[in-house]
Amino acid sequence: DESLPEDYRAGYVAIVGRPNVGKSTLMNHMLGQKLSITSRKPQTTRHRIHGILSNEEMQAVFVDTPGIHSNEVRLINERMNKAAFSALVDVDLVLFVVDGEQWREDDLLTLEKIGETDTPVVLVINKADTIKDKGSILPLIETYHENFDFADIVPVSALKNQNLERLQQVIRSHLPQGAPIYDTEQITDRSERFLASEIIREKIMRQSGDEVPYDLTVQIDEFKDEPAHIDPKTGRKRKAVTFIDATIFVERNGQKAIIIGDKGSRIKQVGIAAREDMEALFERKIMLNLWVKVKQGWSDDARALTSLGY
Ligand code: GDP
Ligand code: MG
Ligand code: K
Repeated sequence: DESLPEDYRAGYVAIVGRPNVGKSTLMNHMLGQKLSITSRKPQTTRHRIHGILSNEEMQAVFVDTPGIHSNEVRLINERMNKAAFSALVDVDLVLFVVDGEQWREDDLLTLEKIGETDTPVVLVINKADTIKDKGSILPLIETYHENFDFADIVPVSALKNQNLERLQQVIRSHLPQGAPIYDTEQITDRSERFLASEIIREKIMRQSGDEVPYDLTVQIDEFKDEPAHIDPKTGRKRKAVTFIDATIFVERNGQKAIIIGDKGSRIKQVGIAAREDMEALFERKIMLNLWVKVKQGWSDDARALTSLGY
């Protein structure tokens, strides 16, 4: 684009940190739009998601990594770990996110691993709004400084949109000069199909509290756009609509019963909430059908994982 300023910058930014520190919230709030799903449960994010922030000065392409786990044994977690670290190789900057109140030793182990790459690392101390004793933040910064050579340290509240502009300036300062990588109108490289499955998964996790374990997955069986048209039978105008059929796979019958709920009440609520989010995000009418199926042992079965797109 010839109208871009000479010092325009563009690059990839990985968001890394333990589950639940607020990585997805941070990316969503910087983008001002809800792309990556969030919940109070750790491990909501299983996939790498690109969120794209474009303004007059820069384009930052965010990679929202799954949490990095130190002691997980199951195959699905191994794959999540691999995805998280492989995300670091091709980026220009790493945002290492910690929760201001919950500094932990295993954060250092993760940093050691990140330190093996040449990529600059900015420490983002999130949830600053929850730190009651503001004086405690300086010693915290000291501890991190002593242990790792951060390019910058920025306290923020992702949820309350505090200090995010400062963070964006810091991000820009570490990106290489260059033209935008993606179209500046684009906000994600993920398909609507993928976003639809993530929205459904989020609603299940939110509505089932602690009863449903993480090992469920959502497969989109059908995603069909019907353009606006005149119904030939009735002569009536019909709005554009997208038909989405999805299957929720769980491991056990007990989980299936929980997700369906008493007389189907829970799956109905999941469907309503998911449809509302999709209609807002895709900006059109959605007809959503959900099914729940038991697929035993899928999270330990590499072939099943691959067929589900992991
Ligand atoms: P992720 O697993 O690192 O992606 O974390 P999420 O973005 O899913 O956030 C986990 C939880 O922390 C959610 O309940 C968020 O609402 C909450 N959270 C995220 N950022 C903040 C923040 O700045 N302040 C507070 N108080 N809560 C936050
Ligand atoms: Mg997340
Ligand atoms: K989470």
